[in-house]
Amino acid sequence: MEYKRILTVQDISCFGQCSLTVALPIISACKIETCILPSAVLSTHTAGFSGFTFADLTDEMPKILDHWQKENITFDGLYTGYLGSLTQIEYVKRIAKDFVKKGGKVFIDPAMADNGKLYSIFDQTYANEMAKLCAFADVIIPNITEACFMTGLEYREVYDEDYVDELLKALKNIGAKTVVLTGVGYTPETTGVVVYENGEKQYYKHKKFEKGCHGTGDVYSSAFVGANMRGKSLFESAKIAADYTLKCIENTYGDKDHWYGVKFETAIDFLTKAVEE
Ligand code: PXL
Repeated sequence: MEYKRILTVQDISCFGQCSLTVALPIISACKIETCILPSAVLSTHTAGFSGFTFADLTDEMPKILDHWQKENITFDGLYTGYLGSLTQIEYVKRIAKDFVKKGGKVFIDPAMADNGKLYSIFDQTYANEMAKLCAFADVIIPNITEACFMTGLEYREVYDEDYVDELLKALKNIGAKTVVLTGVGYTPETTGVVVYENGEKQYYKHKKFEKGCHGTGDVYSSAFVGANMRGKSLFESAKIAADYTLKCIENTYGDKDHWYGVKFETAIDFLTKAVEE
Protein backbone atom coordinates (compact mmCIF):
# COMPACT_ATOMS: atom_id res chain seq x y z
CA MET A 1 0.00 0.00 0.00
CA GLU A 2 1.27 3.43 -0.94
CA TYR A 3 1.25 5.61 2.18
CA LYS A 4 0.03 9.13 1.43
CA ARG A 5 -0.06 12.37 3.37
CA ILE A 6 -2.87 14.91 3.20
CA LEU A 7 -3.40 18.31 4.78
CA THR A 8 -6.90 19.28 5.80
CA VAL A 9 -7.78 22.90 6.57
CA GLN A 10 -10.99 23.56 8.47
CA ASP A 11 -12.19 24.62 11.91
CA ILE A 12 -12.13 22.75 15.18
CA SER A 13 -15.63 22.71 16.59
CA CYS A 14 -14.75 21.28 20.00
CA PHE A 15 -18.23 19.80 20.40
CA GLY A 16 -20.55 18.81 17.59
CA GLN A 17 -18.95 16.17 15.33
CA CYS A 18 -18.10 18.22 12.26
CA SER A 19 -15.12 19.66 10.39
CA LEU A 20 -11.72 18.62 11.82
CA THR A 21 -13.10 16.37 14.55
CA VAL A 22 -14.58 14.15 11.85
CA ALA A 23 -12.05 14.69 9.02
CA LEU A 24 -9.05 13.65 11.10
CA PRO A 25 -10.42 10.29 12.31
CA ILE A 26 -12.23 9.44 9.06
CA ILE A 27 -9.29 10.08 6.73
CA SER A 28 -6.95 8.37 9.21
CA ALA A 29 -9.28 5.34 9.14
CA CYS A 30 -8.56 5.19 5.40
CA LYS A 31 -4.87 4.82 6.40
CA ILE A 32 -3.79 8.21 5.11
CA GLU A 33 -1.46 10.40 7.19
CA THR A 34 -3.70 13.34 8.06
CA CYS A 35 -2.15 16.68 8.99
CA ILE A 36 -4.28 19.60 10.10
CA LEU A 37 -4.32 23.36 9.82
CA PRO A 38 -7.14 24.66 12.04
CA SER A 39 -8.93 27.74 10.67
CA ALA A 40 -10.66 28.59 13.95
CA VAL A 41 -11.56 27.07 17.29
CA LEU A 42 -15.23 27.13 18.28
CA SER A 43 -16.85 25.79 21.41
CA THR A 44 -19.49 24.11 19.22
CA HIS A 45 -20.55 24.30 15.58
CA THR A 46 -22.91 27.13 14.66
CA ALA A 47 -25.96 25.14 13.59
CA GLY A 48 -28.41 24.86 16.45
CA PHE A 49 -26.25 26.17 19.30
CA SER A 50 -26.35 29.77 20.47
CA GLY A 51 -23.62 31.69 22.27
CA PHE A 52 -20.78 29.65 20.81
CA THR A 53 -17.22 30.99 21.13
CA PHE A 54 -15.12 31.64 18.00
CA ALA A 55 -11.34 32.15 18.02
CA ASP A 56 -10.15 33.06 14.54
CA LEU A 57 -6.75 31.51 13.71
CA THR A 58 -6.09 33.49 10.52
CA ASP A 59 -2.99 35.17 11.98
CA GLU A 60 -1.44 31.83 12.97
CA MET A 61 -1.67 30.43 9.46
CA PRO A 62 1.22 32.25 7.72
CA LYS A 63 3.47 31.52 10.72
CA ILE A 64 2.69 27.82 10.51
CA LEU A 65 3.17 27.83 6.72
CA ASP A 66 6.51 29.65 6.99
CA HIS A 67 7.74 27.04 9.46
CA TRP A 68 6.57 24.18 7.25
CA GLN A 69 8.34 25.74 4.30
CA LYS A 70 11.61 25.81 6.26
CA GLU A 71 11.10 22.15 7.16
CA ASN A 72 10.35 21.27 3.50
CA ILE A 73 7.01 19.77 4.49
CA THR A 74 4.78 18.91 1.52
CA PHE A 75 1.58 16.95 0.94
CA ASP A 76 0.10 14.48 -1.54
CA GLY A 77 -3.27 16.10 -1.10
CA LEU A 78 -5.07 19.14 0.28
CA TYR A 79 -8.67 19.11 1.49
CA THR A 80 -10.36 22.27 2.70
CA GLY A 81 -13.72 22.70 4.42
CA TYR A 82 -15.19 25.41 6.65
CA LEU A 83 -12.78 28.37 6.69
CA GLY A 84 -12.88 31.28 9.11
CA SER A 85 -12.25 34.35 6.95
CA LEU A 86 -11.63 35.74 3.46
CA THR A 87 -7.90 36.01 4.17
CA GLN A 88 -7.81 32.26 4.83
CA ILE A 89 -9.03 31.65 1.29
CA GLU A 90 -5.88 33.45 0.09
CA TYR A 91 -3.70 31.28 2.37
CA VAL A 92 -5.33 28.16 0.93
CA LYS A 93 -4.31 29.33 -2.55
CA ARG A 94 -0.72 29.61 -1.27
CA ILE A 95 -0.91 26.08 0.14
CA ALA A 96 -2.28 24.71 -3.15
CA LYS A 97 0.59 26.35 -5.04
CA ASP A 98 3.51 25.78 -2.66
CA PHE A 99 2.76 22.74 -0.50
CA VAL A 100 1.03 20.19 -2.74
CA LYS A 101 3.43 17.82 -4.48
CA LYS A 102 3.39 17.52 -8.28
CA GLY A 103 0.60 15.09 -9.13
CA GLY A 104 -1.05 15.76 -5.74
CA LYS A 105 -4.74 16.46 -5.50
CA VAL A 106 -6.68 19.46 -4.21
CA PHE A 107 -10.20 18.84 -2.86
CA ILE A 108 -12.37 21.82 -1.93
CA ASP A 109 -15.59 21.44 0.00
CA PRO A 110 -16.97 24.99 -0.02
CA ALA A 111 -18.65 24.27 3.33
CA MET A 112 -20.68 27.45 3.91
CA ALA A 113 -24.37 26.77 3.31
CA ASP A 114 -27.23 24.27 3.31
CA ASN A 115 -30.99 24.16 2.72
CA GLY A 116 -30.95 27.40 0.73
CA LYS A 117 -29.12 29.43 3.41
CA LEU A 118 -25.57 30.51 4.22
CA TYR A 119 -24.22 29.48 7.66
CA SER A 120 -24.38 32.36 10.12
CA ILE A 121 -20.86 33.82 9.74
CA PHE A 122 -20.79 33.92 5.91
CA ASP A 123 -22.06 36.37 3.29
CA GLN A 124 -22.20 36.63 -0.51
CA THR A 125 -18.69 38.14 -0.67
CA TYR A 126 -17.34 34.99 1.01
CA ALA A 127 -19.28 32.83 -1.48
CA ASN A 128 -17.79 34.81 -4.40
CA GLU A 129 -14.25 34.33 -3.07
CA MET A 130 -14.92 30.63 -2.46
CA ALA A 131 -16.03 30.35 -6.09
CA LYS A 132 -12.63 31.77 -7.14
CA LEU A 133 -10.86 29.26 -4.89
CA CYS A 134 -12.62 26.41 -6.73
CA ALA A 135 -10.48 27.16 -9.78
CA PHE A 136 -7.50 25.88 -7.75
CA ALA A 137 -9.16 22.54 -7.08
CA ASP A 138 -9.01 19.19 -8.81
CA VAL A 139 -12.28 18.19 -7.17
CA ILE A 140 -14.97 20.37 -5.60
CA ILE A 141 -17.65 18.89 -3.35
CA PRO A 142 -20.52 21.40 -3.02
CA ASN A 143 -24.13 20.75 -2.12
CA ILE A 144 -26.86 22.37 -4.24
CA THR A 145 -27.14 25.43 -1.96
CA GLU A 146 -23.39 26.08 -2.12
CA ALA A 147 -23.44 25.59 -5.89
CA CYS A 148 -26.16 28.27 -6.15
CA PHE A 149 -24.35 30.79 -3.95
CA MET A 150 -21.14 30.33 -5.95
CA THR A 151 -22.72 30.53 -9.41
CA GLY A 152 -25.57 32.99 -8.81
CA LEU A 153 -28.18 30.48 -10.04
CA GLU A 154 -31.53 30.34 -8.28
CA TYR A 155 -31.89 27.84 -5.41
CA ARG A 156 -34.76 25.40 -5.87
CA GLU A 157 -36.19 22.79 -3.53
CA VAL A 158 -37.73 20.81 -6.36
CA TYR A 159 -35.98 20.50 -9.72
CA ASP A 160 -35.28 18.26 -12.67
CA GLU A 161 -32.16 16.99 -14.43
CA ASP A 162 -32.01 20.10 -16.68
CA TYR A 163 -31.58 22.27 -13.58
CA VAL A 164 -28.78 20.04 -12.28
CA ASP A 165 -27.10 20.16 -15.72
CA GLU A 166 -27.26 23.94 -15.58
CA LEU A 167 -25.65 23.95 -12.13
CA LEU A 168 -22.89 21.58 -13.26
CA LYS A 169 -22.09 23.72 -16.30
CA ALA A 170 -22.03 26.88 -14.18
CA LEU A 171 -19.66 25.19 -11.70
CA LYS A 172 -17.44 24.13 -14.57
CA ASN A 173 -17.39 27.76 -15.73
CA ILE A 174 -15.99 28.96 -12.40
CA GLY A 175 -13.02 26.70 -13.12
CA ALA A 176 -13.83 23.48 -11.29
CA LYS A 177 -12.21 20.46 -12.96
CA THR A 178 -14.32 17.73 -11.37
CA VAL A 179 -17.59 18.36 -9.56
CA VAL A 180 -19.04 16.04 -6.93
CA LEU A 181 -22.47 17.55 -6.34
CA THR A 182 -24.16 16.21 -3.22
CA GLY A 183 -27.79 16.11 -2.12
CA VAL A 184 -29.24 15.65 -5.61
CA GLY A 185 -32.66 13.98 -5.48
CA TYR A 186 -35.48 13.81 -8.01
CA THR A 187 -38.09 12.11 -5.81
CA PRO A 188 -39.10 12.79 -2.19
CA GLU A 189 -37.74 9.42 -0.94
CA THR A 190 -34.36 9.55 -2.67
CA THR A 191 -31.24 11.67 -2.82
CA GLY A 192 -27.82 11.09 -4.29
CA VAL A 193 -24.57 12.39 -5.67
CA VAL A 194 -23.56 13.42 -9.18
CA VAL A 195 -19.95 13.07 -10.33
CA TYR A 196 -19.25 15.34 -13.30
CA GLU A 197 -15.97 14.93 -15.09
CA ASN A 198 -14.87 15.68 -18.66
CA GLY A 199 -18.44 16.51 -19.66
CA GLU A 200 -19.67 13.14 -18.38
CA LYS A 201 -22.14 12.69 -15.57
CA GLN A 202 -22.61 9.70 -13.27
CA TYR A 203 -25.33 9.53 -10.65
CA TYR A 204 -25.51 7.42 -7.49
CA LYS A 205 -29.02 7.45 -6.09
CA HIS A 206 -29.80 6.29 -2.57
CA LYS A 207 -32.32 6.46 0.23
CA LYS A 208 -33.16 9.84 1.76
CA PHE A 209 -33.92 10.17 5.45
CA GLU A 210 -36.89 12.37 6.26
CA LYS A 211 -34.86 14.72 8.45
CA GLY A 212 -31.33 15.88 7.62
CA CYS A 213 -28.54 15.44 10.20
CA HIS A 214 -25.86 17.99 11.08
CA GLY A 215 -22.31 17.29 10.01
CA THR A 216 -23.14 14.78 7.28
CA GLY A 217 -21.57 17.02 4.61
CA ASP A 218 -18.24 16.83 6.42
CA VAL A 219 -18.55 13.08 7.04
CA TYR A 220 -19.31 12.59 3.34
CA SER A 221 -16.45 14.76 2.05
CA SER A 222 -13.93 13.23 4.45
CA ALA A 223 -14.86 9.69 3.41
CA PHE A 224 -14.79 10.70 -0.25
CA VAL A 225 -11.32 12.24 0.10
CA GLY A 226 -10.04 9.21 2.05
CA ALA A 227 -11.33 6.75 -0.55
CA ASN A 228 -10.04 8.76 -3.49
CA MET A 229 -6.61 9.21 -1.89
CA ARG A 230 -6.53 5.41 -1.45
CA GLY A 231 -6.83 5.06 -5.23
CA LYS A 232 -10.57 4.47 -5.62
CA SER A 233 -12.06 6.10 -8.73
CA LEU A 234 -14.09 9.28 -8.29
CA PHE A 235 -17.38 7.46 -8.77
CA GLU A 236 -16.39 4.53 -6.53
CA SER A 237 -15.29 7.06 -3.87
CA ALA A 238 -18.60 8.90 -4.21
CA LYS A 239 -20.50 5.62 -3.68
CA ILE A 240 -18.38 4.48 -0.71
CA ALA A 241 -18.78 7.88 0.95
CA ALA A 242 -22.55 7.82 0.41
CA ASP A 243 -22.95 4.28 1.79
CA TYR A 244 -20.78 5.14 4.80
CA THR A 245 -22.68 8.37 5.52
CA LEU A 246 -25.99 6.51 5.30
CA LYS A 247 -24.78 3.97 7.87
CA CYS A 248 -23.73 6.81 10.19
CA ILE A 249 -27.18 8.39 9.86
CA GLU A 250 -28.91 5.02 10.42
CA ASN A 251 -26.87 4.51 13.60
CA THR A 252 -27.89 7.94 14.91
CA TYR A 253 -31.46 8.29 13.72
CA GLY A 254 -34.01 8.06 16.50
CA ASP A 255 -31.63 9.24 19.25
CA LYS A 256 -33.18 12.60 20.05
CA ASP A 257 -30.28 13.59 22.32
CA HIS A 258 -27.85 13.23 19.44
CA TRP A 259 -29.30 16.00 17.21
CA TYR A 260 -25.99 17.84 16.66
CA GLY A 261 -24.04 15.32 14.56
CA VAL A 262 -23.85 11.68 13.50
CA LYS A 263 -22.23 8.75 15.29
CA PHE A 264 -19.63 8.38 12.54
CA GLU A 265 -17.35 6.22 14.73
CA THR A 266 -19.89 3.38 14.80
CA ALA A 267 -19.49 2.63 11.06
CA ILE A 268 -15.78 3.34 10.70
CA ASP A 269 -14.94 -0.38 10.19
CA PHE A 270 -17.21 -0.38 7.14
CA LEU A 271 -15.23 2.51 5.63
CA THR A 272 -11.81 1.01 6.35
CA LYS A 273 -12.88 -2.23 4.67
CA ALA A 274 -14.58 -0.53 1.72
CA VAL A 275 -11.46 1.43 0.74
CA GLU A 276 -9.39 -1.73 0.89
CA GLU A 277 -11.57 -4.00 -1.27
O1 PXL B 1 -19.38 22.11 7.74
C1 PXL B 1 -20.22 22.19 8.79
C2 PXL B 1 -19.73 23.15 9.81
C3 PXL B 1 -18.40 23.21 10.14
N1 PXL B 1 -17.94 24.06 11.06
C4 PXL B 1 -18.77 24.90 11.71
C5 PXL B 1 -20.12 24.88 11.41
C6 PXL B 1 -20.62 24.00 10.44
C7 PXL B 1 -22.04 23.96 10.12
O2 PXL B 1 -22.84 24.68 10.60
O3 PXL B 1 -20.94 25.71 12.06
C8 PXL B 1 -18.22 25.83 12.72
